[in-house]
Amino acid sequence: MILQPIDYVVYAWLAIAVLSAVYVAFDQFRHNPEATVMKWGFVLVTLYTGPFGMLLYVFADKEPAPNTHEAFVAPLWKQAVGSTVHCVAGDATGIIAAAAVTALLGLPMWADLLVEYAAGFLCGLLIFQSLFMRQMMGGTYAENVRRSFVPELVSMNMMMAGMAPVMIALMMGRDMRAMWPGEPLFWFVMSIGVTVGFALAYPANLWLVSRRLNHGLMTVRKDRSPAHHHEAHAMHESPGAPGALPLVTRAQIAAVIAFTLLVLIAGLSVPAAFFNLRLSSESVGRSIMPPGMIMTTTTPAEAMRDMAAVDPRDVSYRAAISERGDRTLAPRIENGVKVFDFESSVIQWSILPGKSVTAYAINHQVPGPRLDLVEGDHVRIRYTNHLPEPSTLHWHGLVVPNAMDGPAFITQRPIAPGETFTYDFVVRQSGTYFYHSHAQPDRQQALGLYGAIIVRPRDASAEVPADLEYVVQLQEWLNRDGLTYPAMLMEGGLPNYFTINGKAYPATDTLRMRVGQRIKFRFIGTNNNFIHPMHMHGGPFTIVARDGVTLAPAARFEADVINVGPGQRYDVVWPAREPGAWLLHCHIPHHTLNDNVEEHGGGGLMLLVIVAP
Ligand SMILES: [Cu+2]
Repeated sequence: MILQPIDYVVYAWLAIAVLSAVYVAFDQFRHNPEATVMKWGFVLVTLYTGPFGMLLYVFADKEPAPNTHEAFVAPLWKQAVGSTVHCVAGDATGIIAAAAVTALLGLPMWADLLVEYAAGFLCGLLIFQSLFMRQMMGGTYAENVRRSFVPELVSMNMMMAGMAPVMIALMMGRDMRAMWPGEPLFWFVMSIGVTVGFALAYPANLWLVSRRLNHGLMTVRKDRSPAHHHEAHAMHESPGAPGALPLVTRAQIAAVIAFTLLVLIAGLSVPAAFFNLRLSSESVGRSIMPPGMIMTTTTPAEAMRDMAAVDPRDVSYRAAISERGDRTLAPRIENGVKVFDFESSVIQWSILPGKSVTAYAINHQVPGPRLDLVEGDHVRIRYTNHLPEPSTLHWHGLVVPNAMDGPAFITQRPIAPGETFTYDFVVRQSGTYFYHSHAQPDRQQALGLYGAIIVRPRDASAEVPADLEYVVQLQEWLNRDGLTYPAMLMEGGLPNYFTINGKAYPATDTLRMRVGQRIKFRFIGTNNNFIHPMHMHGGPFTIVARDGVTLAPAARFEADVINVGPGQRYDVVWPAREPGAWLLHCHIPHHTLNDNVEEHGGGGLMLLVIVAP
């Protein structure tokens, strides 16, 4: 599934890598007079590095014409390519296998790196280096393990010095799907890492080959004994003769080992200054972080999961453009109790034609279903959580038994995915209220887990009269590159879409009334971050209730802007004085745009009231 634009590159790259490796395998085993261990080396390196491996094969090892391989592979730079190939084939195999296993085990990144180094070193030493050396030099396997130790150490240090920072920077950057081996992105990052590691290991191998500490390519003909390029050939004929001894002093070897160790330490410690290496694939999941989020060496995994995009692969329902939220839910009556069934899940929700968000929703709608109650109702809400994380619900403003209040870890254990919790209480107040998630509400409420509770007074005459009524539930959204993040006042978390009742203008409702009619707006601060100064064109409204409490007539007042802060409710009554199209909108102009674009005169927190004469 394509989640991010980079995924096109990832799939293309992995396909090219496999095709390149198939070509190299076919050509090596059918046509090229190379040693078997070296053939496998090229196949693996091409699988890991894609077109780079194929390029190296064609330019350094593929016999251009019959019986020319010996001369073709003789130049030092090609021998160094061969040397790097059998080093990287072993090292990278060990590193990649270790990376996959440590990720599956959920080890922190710093431990991953140590295990990867050890696995890469051992795989390189015990398999490709030693087998190749043996083919080149003869002798026992043990002798060749000993002979391979220095070249392997030098190569591996450089390989890991190149690979580690690339892995850390790409895996622990914005898109941490790269930490999980089940994701194609993981293998893409490995491929880029091996390619960079190869580039750093190459100069080291050039030196090793030039000093006769390591060997590169060779030619093996079916009808003849192995014939090597001139240097190796000389060595093979007289191992132990002075001419075959490495052209190097102990001090030089020590200096090179020390240098490569310094490069390795730099490769591991420089990224440690920028990334939190205590994170693991398990702790951050496969989170994709919002662009612009500040992540430092101390940012914990919980903070990342909190701000991460909703995984579109968790979507279990796709709402049509025409579907509206805030639909009144009819209760089942059981022994006089009004019973409501709530079920949360991840849905795709359309806020505008052509613009969907991935939302947390109750009963497949944003806002969640409206509870239309009467003062004195005994209600029971059976909340089944099908979100990928624990959840609870809080009944904002209502007096309920403490155990029914909802704050996670304060009054109840959060409801685990798949579990049901039943909220049971008697509604003792009347007015405008709402419910919302109280388990990580900065994430869950911001993703759509809220809904209106309208309680009529038992004495209907206590209701401030109006001809029409409209509930206004505000919300901020952050959606980029098709992914939805919980909008929050954190770097990288600022919203770019704004909705009234789950829709952004021009997809918001258009209200119709006649001159002389009065409409009651019930503003609900279901918004998580901003105070929205809600403004009505065409003259003031009267504020008649605040936070569910009806104001005494003397306390009511006229205004044409009311600041709706998070959690607040205001009931206002607006008389239609003049015919025409009158706007209700937030007075922060940025909140009346859709991703900073104006459509039909606005966007976001805006709706039209059409008043007929
Ligand atoms: Cu606003």
